[in-house]
Amino acid sequence: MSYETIIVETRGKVGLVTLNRPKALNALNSQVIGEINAVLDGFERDPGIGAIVITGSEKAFAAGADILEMKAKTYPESYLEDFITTWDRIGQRRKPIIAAVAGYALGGGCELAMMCDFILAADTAKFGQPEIKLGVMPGAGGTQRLTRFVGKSKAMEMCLTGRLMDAAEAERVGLVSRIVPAADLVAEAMKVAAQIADLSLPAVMMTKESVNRSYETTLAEGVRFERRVFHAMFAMADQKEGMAAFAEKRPADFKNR
Ligand code: CO8
Repeated sequence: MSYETIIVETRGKVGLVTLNRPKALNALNSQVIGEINAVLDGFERDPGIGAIVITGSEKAFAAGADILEMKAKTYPESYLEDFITTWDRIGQRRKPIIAAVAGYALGGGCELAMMCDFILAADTAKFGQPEIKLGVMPGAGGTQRLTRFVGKSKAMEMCLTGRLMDAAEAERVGLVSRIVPAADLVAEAMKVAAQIADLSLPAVMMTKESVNRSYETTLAEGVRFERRVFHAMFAMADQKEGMAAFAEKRPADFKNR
């Protein structure tokens, strides 16, 4: 399948999605989101894919939702077409997704990065929710996810003023997992993704599900959920293989079952 706004590659067990609307700094219009969803649908179905990386360009991961596409929308149109709701599917994927962010990740771009499982940032990365300057507010989870990542004070300041956060601050407050030099960003993200993709896919997916559960429930319920899933893992051939490989001092050969 061919795409117009993204470039899709598969390297080994890793799927790489590169946002590709350079003239609009990768602004996210409905076509981009549709194409990302279509390719992620394929990766979810493909048993050969174990992890996914989403990245942009050196200048912009994505400078937000496409302002020109949305500026004339009316309330009934937004409501009837359920504007933005298709974005949610990106955050509901079961395989791990890493956002590799260089340059601007603003508005919907920051929200897209936060829908991924973790963010690797180039030293050039800049994060922000500047929607307030357009007379609106974040609409793809920004007021919720940013607050969980960085706490109320910083999230409130960023959403109310549109102030951008550089990579160093983003790492300090836990928005990104690590900073790497911009020139190494995609290679490093692909390396980490390949490491994950070499592990047991069901174990990886269950781990992702469990970590995400911590956002949705109480500590006691979350720990109970974790325990149930952990016990269930002893039904997997990959658990036997992983622990046997450790005992026999050899690399594990996971079969994803
Ligand atoms: N939408 C549409 N086009 C954009 C966007 C955008 N978000 N951002 C940049 N562009 C376009 C510019 O219009 C320009 O096009 P042209 O050359 O045809 O005039 C081109 O990209 C290059 O941009 P600049 O000339 O402005 O480049 P600079 O280096 O001078 O500035 C900035 C870079 C600071 C990133 C600047 O482009 C900017 O401020 N962009 C807008 C950032 C913004 O406000 N983002 C939030 C958008 S609203 C949003 O994301 C709401 C999310 C809610 C969910 C959405 C669901 C669909």
